[in-house]
Amino acid sequence: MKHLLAAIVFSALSAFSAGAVQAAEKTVTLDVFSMNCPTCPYIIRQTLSRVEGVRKVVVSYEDKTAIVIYDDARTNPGALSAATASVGFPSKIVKKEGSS
Ligand SMILES: [Cu+2]
Repeated sequence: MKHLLAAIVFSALSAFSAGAVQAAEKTVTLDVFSMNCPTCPYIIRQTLSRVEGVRKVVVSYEDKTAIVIYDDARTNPGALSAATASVGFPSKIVKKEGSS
């Protein structure tokens, strides 16, 4: 239920920020292995959402992952991983899409 609510809130935020269309949109999955309670995803999502260039963040507590859609010209997976680490959640880059 919390996840459903989060998804709804997030959809609203996404719609709000969907105005500026730019080219280099990429997706990365971070393994946020240190999540240990249901509040963690909220903190992680807030943190990643505030990183310049981030378009969308979907955090799964069950999977301990954060899927981030970002503007390749403004940020990068290393910076995203560093952002989660800065609030106490070290993360590993497990998957990149749309990049070579
Ligand atoms: Cu927690």
